[in-house]
Amino acid sequence: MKIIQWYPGHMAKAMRLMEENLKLCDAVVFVLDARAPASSYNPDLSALVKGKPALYLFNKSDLADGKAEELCALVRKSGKAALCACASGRNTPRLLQTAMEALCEEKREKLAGKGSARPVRFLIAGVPNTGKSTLINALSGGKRAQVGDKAGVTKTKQWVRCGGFELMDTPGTMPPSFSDQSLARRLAYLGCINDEILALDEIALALLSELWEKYPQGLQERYGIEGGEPLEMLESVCKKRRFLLRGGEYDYERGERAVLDDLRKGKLGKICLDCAEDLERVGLV
Ligand SMILES: Nc1nc2c(ncn2[C@@H]2O[C@H](COP(=O)(O)OP(=O)(O)O)[C@@H](O)[C@H]2O)c(=O)[nH]1
Ligand SMILES: [Mg+2]
Repeated sequence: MKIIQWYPGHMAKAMRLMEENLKLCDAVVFVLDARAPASSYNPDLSALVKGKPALYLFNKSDLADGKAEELCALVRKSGKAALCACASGRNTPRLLQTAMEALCEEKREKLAGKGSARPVRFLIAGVPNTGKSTLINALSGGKRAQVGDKAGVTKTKQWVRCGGFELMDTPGTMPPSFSDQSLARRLAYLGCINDEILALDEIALALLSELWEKYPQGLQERYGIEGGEPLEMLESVCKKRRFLLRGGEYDYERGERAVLDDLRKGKLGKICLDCAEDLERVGLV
């Protein structure tokens, strides 16, 4: 299997940018994908932000199942963590506001003690595509940060003022190398890694196999899959969706893209692919 590694120049640059700007920030929000909270956590960032108060936000909870809640509760035992869906729900801004206020109470008091009225500054960090810009838009009540459904939409840092906060939106950053390829693959499934650098055929087959093990129902219902080798499952997808080439052969490539697309849009059901051991492995618990 092709090793997944994605650390283009702009990410190294983004890491430097964060390092330089970190002293301006009072606290950090790590935006994770609730469908793979351990996989979408970049341990390199935690080294960067060291002693600052941190909130672990399990975003896209609308696409995740109860397992994400369990994992969030585990992280909450030793730190601050919350589930949310930044792109939906009228209560989201209030939820975010409350969680973030709780994080910076001490700083607020210190600032007030010094007679300073400056807003508390947050670094919004995470791997690409977890919803950092969407969070900022939800909080600021506007379309201030650019949003996109693929990795790499935010290219430079930007400060956004909202209420008593100042938020620094940052480009998503990956670790320079993954210690665990099974976690890297989950990032690939979820669209956090630029599809163009991936062997999508391998990713789609690995996804089918992992889903069959953990969430077979979605595959059964959407494609009529009844198990078998990953390639046979892909053939079921092609058959069901009538992805055929001239001559009647299966159009595997279209099938692969359809599976990934369906997963990313939540059409295979609510999921959470990581487990408690994965949280331990990346140092989140
Ligand atoms: N279903 C769902 N989609 C979300 C949520 N938050 C963000 N998104 C989508 O995820 C994609 C990436 O969002 P973006 O804010 O650009 O991510 P960033 O790369 O971390 O800044 C966009 O298509 C958003 O609409 C959420 O809570 N639920
Ligand atoms: Mg962004």
